[in-house]
Amino acid sequence: MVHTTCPYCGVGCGIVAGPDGRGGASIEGDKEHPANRGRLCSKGAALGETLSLEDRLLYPEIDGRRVSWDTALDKVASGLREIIAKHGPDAVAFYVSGQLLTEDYYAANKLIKGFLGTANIDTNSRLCMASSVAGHKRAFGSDTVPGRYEDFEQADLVVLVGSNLAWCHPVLFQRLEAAKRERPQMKVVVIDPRRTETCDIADLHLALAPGSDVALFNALLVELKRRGVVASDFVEGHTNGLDAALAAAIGNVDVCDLPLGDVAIFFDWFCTTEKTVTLYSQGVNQSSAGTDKVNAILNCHLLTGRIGRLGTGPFSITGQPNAMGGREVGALSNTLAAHMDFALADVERVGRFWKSPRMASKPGLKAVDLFEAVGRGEIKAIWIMATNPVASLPNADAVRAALQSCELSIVSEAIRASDTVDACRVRLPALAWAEKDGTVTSSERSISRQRPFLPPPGEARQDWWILSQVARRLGHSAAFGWNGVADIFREHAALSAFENNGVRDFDIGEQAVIDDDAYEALQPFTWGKSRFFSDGAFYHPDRRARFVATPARAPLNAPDTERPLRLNTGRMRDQWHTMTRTGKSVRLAGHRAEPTVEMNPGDAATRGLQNGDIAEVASSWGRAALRVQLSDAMRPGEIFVPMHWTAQVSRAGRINGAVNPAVDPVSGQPELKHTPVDTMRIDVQWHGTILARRPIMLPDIAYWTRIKGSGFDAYLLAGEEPLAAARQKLSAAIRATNPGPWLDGEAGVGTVIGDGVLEAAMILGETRDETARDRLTPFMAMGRLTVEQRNVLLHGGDAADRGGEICACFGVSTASVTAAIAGGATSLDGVGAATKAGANCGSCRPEIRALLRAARTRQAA
Ligand SMILES: Nc1nc2c(c(=O)[nH]1)N[C@H]1C(S)=C(S)[C@@H](COP(=O)(O)OP(=O)(O)OC[C@H]3O[C@@H](n4cnc5c(=O)[nH]c(N)nc54)[C@H](O)[C@@H]3O)O[C@H]1N2
Ligand SMILES: Nc1nc2c(c(=O)[nH]1)N[C@H]1C(S)=C(S)[C@@H](COP(=O)(O)OP(=O)(O)OC[C@H]3O[C@@H](n4cnc5c(=O)[nH]c(N)nc54)[C@H](O)[C@@H]3O)O[C@H]1N2
Ligand code: SF4
Ligand SMILES: [Mo]
Repeated sequence: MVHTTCPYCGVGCGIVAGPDGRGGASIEGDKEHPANRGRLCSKGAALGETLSLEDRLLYPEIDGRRVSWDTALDKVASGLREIIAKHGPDAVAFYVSGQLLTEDYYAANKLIKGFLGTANIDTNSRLCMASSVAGHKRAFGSDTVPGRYEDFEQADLVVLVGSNLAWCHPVLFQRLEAAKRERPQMKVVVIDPRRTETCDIADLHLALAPGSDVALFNALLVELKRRGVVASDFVEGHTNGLDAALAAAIGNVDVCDLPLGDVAIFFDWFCTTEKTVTLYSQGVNQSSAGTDKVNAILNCHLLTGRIGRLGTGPFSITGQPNAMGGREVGALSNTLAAHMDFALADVERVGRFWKSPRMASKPGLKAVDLFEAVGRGEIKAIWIMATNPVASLPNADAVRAALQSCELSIVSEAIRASDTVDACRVRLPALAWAEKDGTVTSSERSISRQRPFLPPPGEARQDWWILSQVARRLGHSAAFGWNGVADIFREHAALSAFENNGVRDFDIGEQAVIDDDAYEALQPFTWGKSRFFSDGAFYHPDRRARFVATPARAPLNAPDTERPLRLNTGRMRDQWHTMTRTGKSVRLAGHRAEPTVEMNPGDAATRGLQNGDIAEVASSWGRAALRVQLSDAMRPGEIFVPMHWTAQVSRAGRINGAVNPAVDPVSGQPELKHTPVDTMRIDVQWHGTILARRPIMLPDIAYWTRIKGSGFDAYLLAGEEPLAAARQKLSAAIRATNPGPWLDGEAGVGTVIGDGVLEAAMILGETRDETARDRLTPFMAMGRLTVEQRNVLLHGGDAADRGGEICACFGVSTASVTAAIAGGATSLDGVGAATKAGANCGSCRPEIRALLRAARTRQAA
């Protein structure tokens, strides 16, 4: 059994993995780990299904041809050397990720900032928590997350701003839910334009107008002051700038478009509840006013002195498993290692510690600008590690074009099939989660080990090794002479303490002397004080915190008559980012199978759209083709599209082609939650479903998406050509890779049955047949079909509508849960006893509760 940490979200759950000796492993929550005490969410629980070597990049490639490591590393090193010699260090760049381990992350930063001489390294954390980093620095003088998870459990008021905790940090959500059950006086407020699953436990949901958070928190600040809810000693003794912040805060809360009664309730609770935690995430950060949103929230906590004490504080929750580790190694283009930045003394200090020959002396380009510079040919070499920018950056078509035109595009990846790998010339195979070795830091500053439990496959190597091999080829053998991750960890720890003397919050100097065995056995520990700032010791030179004046302003690109809708984007419960890993799991494919556009029924009606139609979402930057899903959880005028679908798994579900590249002026974080768009019907003539054991090269059709089944792929499709023509094209495409005779049945069914076994099946029709996939799936699991089975397949039979999967752990459909409720189950436990749904990871409990509630409402009516 190996103790390690989940590779997905920033909660940082501990996992116990038991390798089975055949490339797989059992996965369980670690009962000893402080973050989760044995719990796992649906994604964590399904990790065992993501371990196969299918789709892995296992050998280095240049221009699509396999090469040796020596050839690949020589190519990277000589390419970087020549470009720097000709055009200077700023002509090269790295783009890295909060999914690197701290040791890998440290190595990347050291190489480019200390030895290549440029700070043109940015991380996908620019898209994730750059606004929080900037807001913290403005207020505290350091990028410090003051609190702990325990604070949510101990608070009497928890305000969730722009966070869909139920889906994005499910284990923390469960902890919060349990705490609220134990202390029902605890209140939860959700501030989000959408009604999300997180609202399930909310006492109040403020569905504010998108982008209007600053106005709301400004009004709260004024109200707190008016009612005298002020920690006067704290404010006088430890802060500056209140008057200016108050002056800027005066404004109108009307822009939030909220019922004034609800605003009054929220303000009243905030004014009267000492133990208040405000947790915030991408609805705050990913905004052209992201940094101001952060400071508007921090202002309210500073005024009330609610910071750094049990059950109080602002809490920026991080998304990626090692977003915090990235902050510690200074991976943003405007930060330096160990929570330093580009002040001259810092640059000299880090240079001295690294014995650096050419230290970068100024900040580099931020992600959006960086890729624009690649596009203009100013950056001639870019090395991408552990992130998929062709799918995840805004204005993503321009990102792809930039990479395709770049002289030297390098990608280190674990997966072969990604939109970014497709666009890069040099491809370096990286180890994946189960094979990697190092540390990560969770949202609450807890450092945990990720330990390998499977052998390295093919020729894949860990990122730090790849980086140090390139560094050695560039003549830096001494500085990159590490023998393993423990060497790097000790160096990183030593730098955090180097000439620190309490000036920098991040100091893990005591770890610099641990030996390899102690590193191997390292238990999760939290760095710094248990809680920061109750003593008022901030990190500005005068040790005082700052109130920041945050005048409210409208989002940068406003809707107009041509693009009247606002496009909001974000996450689904069971997929992780660009699906390179969660997309491998059959049970995670059940929850949401397709790239959807969620919209209010009114907006749909004015556009002639109905549930299940195919629609185009178009902005000035690009377009996507998506399945329409009507939802009264959406405000009128706003649509929501998940960020997960890529060109690998869909015709045009990659929404970031359409997302605007506007950024926050302070943090450079893109406005991913707000793009003016319009949506219109694509006039499809047919809808279809295909299940096939072997991959199909699809012809050009208006809409398709591919999802995992067990032992096959499922395709959901729709097209503009006449049905008969589509039938012909598609059956030919299926037969090209799936051998056997074609057999037509009734009701649009066509099959390939080779040697009695179903190889592929297709159902096409003029209208959408939502249950087709569920009807066909059982036949793929059968061996040779009996005559009876073949008859049911071709001529119809049991056609139960399962209504999509609700519980990923036990594969329980919505229909089964509804049946259990109709059969008398009145509670979560009742549904669990009848169907097992919700009895394992619990991620689906908000959805089950919604069905229970709906049933109760129906009964009452
Ligand atoms: N299942 C799953 N979990 C994940 C991830 C994943 O890919 N899948 N990714 C991880 C990562 S890296 C991250 S960063 C986190 C993100 O976690 P979250 O930030 O919780 O997730 P998002 O869905 O991006 O956005 C949160 C909410 O912001 C709302 N929002 C949009 N505009 C506004 C606004 O103007 N004001 C307010 N107040 N709210 C607004 C959206 O409607 C959305 O519900 O999730 C982490 N966890
Ligand atoms: N529209 C829209 N866009 C968004 C967001 C949004 O809310 N809306 N959210 C943004 C946010 S918060 C984030 S964090 C980003 C995430 O966006 P990305 O970082 O692009 O998403 P991932 O799919 O997690 O990409 C990680 C890649 O690293 C690979 N990988 C995994 N482990 C390793 C490793 O150890 N080494 C190497 N070299 N590769 C590895 C994986 O296979 C995968 O391809 O998306 C951002 N983009
Ligand atoms: S909440 Fe889920 S995704 Fe996040 S760390 Fe825990 S198990 Fe992993
Ligand atoms: Mo993120």
